[in-house]
Amino acid sequence: MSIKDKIKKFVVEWETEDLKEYCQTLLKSNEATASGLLKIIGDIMKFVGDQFEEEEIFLPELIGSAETVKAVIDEILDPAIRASGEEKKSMGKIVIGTVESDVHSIGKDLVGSFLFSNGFEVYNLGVEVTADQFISKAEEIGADIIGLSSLLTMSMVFQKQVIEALEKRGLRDKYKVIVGGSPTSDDWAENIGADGWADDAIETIALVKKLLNISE
Ligand code: B12
Repeated sequence: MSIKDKIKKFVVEWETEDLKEYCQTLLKSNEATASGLLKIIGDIMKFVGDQFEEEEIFLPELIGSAETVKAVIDEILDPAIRASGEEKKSMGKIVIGTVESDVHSIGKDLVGSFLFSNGFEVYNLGVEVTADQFISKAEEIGADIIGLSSLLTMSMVFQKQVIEALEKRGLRDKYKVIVGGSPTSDDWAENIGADGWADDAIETIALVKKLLNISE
């Protein structure tokens, strides 16, 4: 069984302890890197999300998988990135969250972990984050980028609201604003005056590096 198939089995069966142990073994034996494992987990969560949508699995199964993945990222992969020196010196500060009225967290958390594993300081504000909360945090920590996630067509308007609130406070030029989430697009980003859009966590790294003029 391939590494991906084995991880997928643990994720869909919510075998959190087994998955933690397996990831740890892979890391110790250098068979995989923490960022490599994050990429595999991202693909698996996309698969699980699609299965839910196609009614092949039900809500408790979806949530169980998401919780397994979150525990493994929080307890094994993020700490491994810190400890192994994969984490480079901070390349920039990013405040990320899911916008007001929207509770979808899985994709945004993956984007946050990818950014973290690529050397960025990530401040993950969670879900249903208001414009005020995004801006207060960005001001407090001196962020370079504000990342807005939206999975609902109905919540996309709140991405726009954050940009308008920045403009109102004369802070728009202080931060690069990026948007993402399945109903969003490049056109939408342009339409609301965001600085960029990315389709997934990997593209987000390239986007953020481009916006911060980081060449690598
Ligand atoms: C999981 C899920 C839920 C879970 C969320 C659990 C959690 N903790 O996140 C629960 C069950 C709670 C849920 C609830 C609802 N959901 Co829902 N949900 C999904 C589902 C199945 C998967 C989403 C997911 O996690 N995908 C996996 C991740 C890895 O992918 P992702 O989120 O797209 O993220 C990637 C990119 O988009 C991007 N990205 C994401 N964020 C960001 C941010 C930035 C800055 C950048 C650059 C990139 C980026 O990178 C990510 C990683 O690669 C989708 C359908 C689907 N197949 O996508 C529906 C879906 C998003 N849900 C939907 C709906 C309608 C709802 C509900 C309204 C249902 C209801 N009637 O109650 C509620 C909304 C509650 C609320 N107020 O928010 C609709 C939205 C339709 C729309 N366009 O408006 C979808 C598309 C299902 C459908 N086809 O109808 N949902």
